[in-house]
Amino acid sequence: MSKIACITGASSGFGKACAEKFASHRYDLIITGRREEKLNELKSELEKKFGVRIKVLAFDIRNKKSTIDAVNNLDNSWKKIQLLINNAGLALGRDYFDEADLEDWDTMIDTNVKGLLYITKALLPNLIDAGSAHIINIGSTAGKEVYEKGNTYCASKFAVGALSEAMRIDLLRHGIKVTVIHPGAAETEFSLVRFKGDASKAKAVYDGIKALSANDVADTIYYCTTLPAHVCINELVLTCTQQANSFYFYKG
Ligand code: NDP
Ligand code: 8X3
Repeated sequence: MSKIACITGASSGFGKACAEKFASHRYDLIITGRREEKLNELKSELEKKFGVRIKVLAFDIRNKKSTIDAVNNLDNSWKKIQLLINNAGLALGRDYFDEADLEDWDTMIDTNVKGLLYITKALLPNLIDAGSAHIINIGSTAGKEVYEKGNTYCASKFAVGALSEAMRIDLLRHGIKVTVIHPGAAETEFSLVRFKGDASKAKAVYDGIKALSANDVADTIYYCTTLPAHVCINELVLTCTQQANSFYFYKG
């Protein structure tokens, strides 16, 4: 029988690349995000190409009720979920602490931290019942070193790191693997969202580097799921070769 994975934030970027990667390895998928049309397009494409089942759940992960209802409404054929990829997230703005927008801070914390908690809590009974489940949380190099004007985005990703440790400890007795992946700069819709549609600011982030692609990240995530049952990658940092950490890039 096929394994079932739930991938949050699958309408673009890492989540979409993960959906393609896991579908190509015969996983049935629950894909989530707010943009239902994009999710439905992906569903049709992957069902046709790989013959797998895809369930679209369109909801805003900041909304606790919508998140819990979406999970509770799954029928029995979707309940044995072995893998959760907590990927939905965003940065909004890149501003000094004293100049940053409170609304942006709320959105980042509500999405990257509280949304991750809501969906994980909602799916945990399924993950526990499935036995030998795996949770993969997407952190960031921003959750390893705080950089100038990164303030609340960095804090939200430090929280993802802390929550990953907490989950690993508290879920040990259920045999659940917990992995946190910290990617560096990767070219997706991330910077366009961060700079609120300003394409030239978004493009400038990647000038002079061959940044990670969404597929590079999806390949790494997939690798973490291929290890023997007794082996768990707890934490993994990946950057492009021209990036050393949050601060150091070589743009030669
Ligand atoms: P994208 O902007 O391409 O994708 C973000 C995904 O998150 C989209 O599918 C979006 O779906 C979903 N999402 C955002 N807000 C919500 C919400 N309120 N409710 C439901 N879904 C939501 O960016 P990436 O693929 O780059 O980012 C994925 C993750 O990786 C994020 O957590 C990001 O912080 C992290 N990351 C990104 C890096 C990068 O350089 N790109 C590096 C390190 C980490 P929709 O808009 O349809 O709701
Ligand atoms: C995304 C990478 O460096 O823009 O998390 O924060 S960075």
